[in-house]
Amino acid sequence: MADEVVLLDFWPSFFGMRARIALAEKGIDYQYRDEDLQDKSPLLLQMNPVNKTIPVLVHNGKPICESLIIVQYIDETWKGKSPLLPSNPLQQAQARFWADYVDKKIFPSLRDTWSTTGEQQEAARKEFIEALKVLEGELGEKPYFGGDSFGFLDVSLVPFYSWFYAVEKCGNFSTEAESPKIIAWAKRCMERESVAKSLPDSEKVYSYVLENKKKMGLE
Ligand code: GS8
Repeated sequence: MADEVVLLDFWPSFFGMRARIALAEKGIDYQYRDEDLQDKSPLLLQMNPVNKTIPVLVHNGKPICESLIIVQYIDETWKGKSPLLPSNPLQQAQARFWADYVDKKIFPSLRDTWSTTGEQQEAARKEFIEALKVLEGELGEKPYFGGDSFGFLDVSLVPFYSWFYAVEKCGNFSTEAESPKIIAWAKRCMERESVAKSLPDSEKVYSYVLENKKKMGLE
């Protein structure tokens, strides 16, 4: 019997994009369900009762939660095509370390650059730019973070690229001026069909951000 794969997601979610890219890299057919996070579906609450967050991958009725765990699960389950994690344990550990760095440094600083004001926003913008520069150092002259092929850390970081435009507008800076190699890398990733079709349009993300700023009384 064919695998039944469902992805509970929300279109602007960079965490959801990670799962979309990994599934596309492996060429897996799946059902995409866009959640209303203000009115979560019974399926989401049943499949992720602990965190109640998207993304959730439901594979033959069984849930897998947390985006980085989902990407690793996809890589291990559909091994044949496009390996994402290196087979060497040391390189694997390094890729996981940097993906964790993305979650700890890029995610909160990006969020606070659009969703706060004044000194807090300034501090977040600084932290975002610093974290990108650290990642730029890790990338070095390689085409992808893992070397010559697209892999786990690329999947983990590239979704944030779809939010760069919105964050730059809100924080009044240019990522390209600060971290040109990261932008060149992101554009390289966007040449892959798996990435291009999984990331939403930057203008659409910006409209979503503006709507949210309004709701939060920031505009
Ligand atoms: C984060 C998921 C998350 O924050 C992961 O999957 O990597 N560490 C998790 N999901 C958000 C939407 S994206 O910003 C979410 O589902 N929020 C709903 C809520 O918190 O109620």
